[in-house]
Amino acid sequence: MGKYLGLDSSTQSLTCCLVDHDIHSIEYERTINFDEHFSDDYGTINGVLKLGNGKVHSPPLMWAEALDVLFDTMRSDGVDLSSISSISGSGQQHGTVYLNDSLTKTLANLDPGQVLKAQLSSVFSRPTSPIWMDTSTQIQCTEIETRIGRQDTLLHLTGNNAFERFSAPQIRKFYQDDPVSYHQTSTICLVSSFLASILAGTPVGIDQGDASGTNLMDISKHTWSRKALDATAPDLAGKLLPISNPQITVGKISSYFSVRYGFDPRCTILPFSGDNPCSMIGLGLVEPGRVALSLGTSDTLFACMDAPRVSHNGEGCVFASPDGRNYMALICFLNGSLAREAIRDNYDFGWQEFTQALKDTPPGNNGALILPYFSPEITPKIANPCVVRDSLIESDAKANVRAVVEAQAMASKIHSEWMNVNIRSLYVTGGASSNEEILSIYANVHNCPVHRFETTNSAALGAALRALQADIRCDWKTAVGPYTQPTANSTIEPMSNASETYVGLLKRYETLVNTNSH
Ligand code: XUL
Repeated sequence: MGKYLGLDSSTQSLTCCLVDHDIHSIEYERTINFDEHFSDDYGTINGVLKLGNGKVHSPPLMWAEALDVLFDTMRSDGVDLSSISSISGSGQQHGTVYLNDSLTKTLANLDPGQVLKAQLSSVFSRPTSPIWMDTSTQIQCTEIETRIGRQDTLLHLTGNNAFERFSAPQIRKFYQDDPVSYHQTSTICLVSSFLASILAGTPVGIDQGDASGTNLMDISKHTWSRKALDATAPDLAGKLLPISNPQITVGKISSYFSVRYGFDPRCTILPFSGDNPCSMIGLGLVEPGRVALSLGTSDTLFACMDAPRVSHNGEGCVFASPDGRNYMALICFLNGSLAREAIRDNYDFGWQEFTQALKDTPPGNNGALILPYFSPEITPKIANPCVVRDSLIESDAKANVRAVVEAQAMASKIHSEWMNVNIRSLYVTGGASSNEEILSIYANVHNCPVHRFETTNSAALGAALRALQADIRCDWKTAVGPYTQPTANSTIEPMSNASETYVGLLKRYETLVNTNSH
């Protein structure tokens, strides 16, 4: 028993979550916002540097500096850092950090009398890191897929098609644009393994959950794929450490942190993972069939799968779960809140009128449908915005509101079929999950109960729970159970008549999608 710390280095901030397992509760959470602390020094806006032509980078030194600021803040908030038994973390996925041959020596000799920023500034072979928002690598995606073989070879080998934000196309672009610096790079980390390396005081490998987002890992064997490495860039195998087992600690905390901040020198470090794989643990998805939906700016659906099934049309991603045995499917619908807000504003509604419109219209909307692609869409792939109405007149404001929410719920059912997961219950989180009318549509479309799940820091919580589980070696359900219960009395059950209505409507909706996407 003890206390476990989870860190989450996301695009805009570094967040921590401290779990006290003796009393089964979250003791402390804190977020260090990058813009608030560092934008003058690094020139970032919302944590990133927009460099033109789709390039979006962040300075990795800023992520390291944030560790010092966070631990200073925790100490001044009175948190007893010496009581922490183990630390793990989560990083925004796909982002790559390029390091030179001074890394190992520098990490081993960090001086507790100086800040990390001063000591780490010369370990980089590239001062900025491309991150998941970067869309500059379309050519490299095509090249990698072609070099590796037939169209589906990369998909079957790594679980994913080549995506512009994934690490391999980003590494290939760096090699092509700046071969000298590429060859001066000794180690390539992801955001997750870079931060774990600093904490452990030694380079730490990428875990299998985050390695799945590189287009370089054999998704069945959980090892780097020689074919994928060769298709990406020369000498890449030598720049990547072996993939880490996400459940085995990599060592004790560096003396830099124990001396400077008072951590117990016996505190262990577990490999960090990606933010989505960690969120899956933080949302309690440790058994196949459990599915969570986050209704935010975009809507994201996560599912726990028992095997690495792949999405043939490239609509979803597959990651190994850091629980060491399952897999995670992820689908992102860009037109989430964006579409709900667009239709609300179209009719000059507030959220109250929006909700009233859902109450005033029947399940199935008398057959009226809409394709709600107010912005380009990821799932399905729609390059240009297009809003298509079928049996729906634009002037009928209330029917339009219902049509958008029903379209989103039906899309979440249709586009998750490739996962072959029997959805027995949906755990919903995010801003729009407070709206019962919306949740009732999801319950009816999926014909299963919907539970509300209130957590804001699921990635940091997931990281803390990973550290806990690896330390006390209990089964996963026991580890996550006390921290991932749905909100009391929040369950919404499906209504049988309504669910039947959607059986036919789903077929019509799918036809409409197929006729309007290529
Ligand atoms: C997932 C993805 C994002 C980042 C955000 O594939 O690109 O969710 O992980 O941090």
